Amino acid sequence: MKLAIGIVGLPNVGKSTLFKILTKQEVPIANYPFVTIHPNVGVVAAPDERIKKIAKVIGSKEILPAVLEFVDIAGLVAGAHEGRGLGNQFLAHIREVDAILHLIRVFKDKEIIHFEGEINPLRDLETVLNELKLKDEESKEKINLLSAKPQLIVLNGEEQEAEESLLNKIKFLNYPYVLINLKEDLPEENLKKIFEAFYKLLDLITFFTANENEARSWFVKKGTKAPQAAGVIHTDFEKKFIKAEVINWEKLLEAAALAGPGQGAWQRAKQKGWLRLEGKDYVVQEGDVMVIRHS
Ligand SMILES: Nc1nc2c(ncn2[C@@H]2O[C@H](COP(=O)(O)OP(=O)(O)OP(=O)(O)O)[C@@H](O)[C@H]2O)c(=O)[nH]1
Ligand SMILES: [Mg+2]
Repeated sequence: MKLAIGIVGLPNVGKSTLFKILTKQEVPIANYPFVTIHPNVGVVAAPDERIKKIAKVIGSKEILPAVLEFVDIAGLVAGAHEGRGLGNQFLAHIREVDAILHLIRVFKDKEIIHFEGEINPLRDLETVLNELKLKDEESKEKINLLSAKPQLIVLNGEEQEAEESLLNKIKFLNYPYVLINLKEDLPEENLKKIFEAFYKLLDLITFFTANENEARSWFVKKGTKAPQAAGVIHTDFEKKFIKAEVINWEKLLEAAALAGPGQGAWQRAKQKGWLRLEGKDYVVQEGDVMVIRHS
């Protein structure tokens, strides 16, 4: 299941800086507007301690976490819907993503150029939201609306720079938000906050698969049944699905702790009766570890 997050905001607010920190890709970053023209695309592994623990008890050689794709999009300015700045091209790129990370500059550093000549995060928030709305009003078919895309507001700056009026407006509009400071780095804790916000916005849960070769995590929408979840691993698995052996990840760790010499976590879990056999109607749960049996 490929999910893409578009990093959206005014020019020169730190979008590419965030993209670089997230994806570890070297991309052009400079103190002037419209440095990014063509979108940068990269994937970011879900920060999830559980997969490491699962890999350890199963003895998996490799760890392959689920990823979200991030797209660093060109800066948006007032009038973009009429083609101002990189206007329409920019808006087309937002059309393709599943959710928006809306980055707002709250940092005051006078050395960094503000496109509007003056720092005003509340106005910037409204500018971006307004452009998305105006573009939607213009489009004939009212599907895949830009303004209806799930949106996380990320404030770039120090805590005291995020003013009450801005926070109140964000809360009033009912957007989740996270405060980060790209002048420093992105602590793991903030990366987790960003991912968790998108899990909620996109209604995602994580399940795991693990064998001696690899431990993997996968995203599915909440409410996904076992065959469709199997289809995320391999398209063939959905059609050929017979049943799934399922255990909650913590229970698997508990089984590993109880395992006798030479006994694996799976064997112990089976012996304990903790491994459930689930059929086609089973709704996958957050933190499930699954073995798919297929024809
Ligand atoms: N002081 C300060 N400077 C920052 C911060 N984040 C980014 N910058 C600087 O702001 C400038 C613009 O950063 P970019 O990441 O290129 O901004 P952008 O939003 O991608 O810009 P465009 O691609 O032109 O739209 C660079 O000089 C960064 O080093 C921050 O938190 N504090
Ligand atoms: Mg950029």
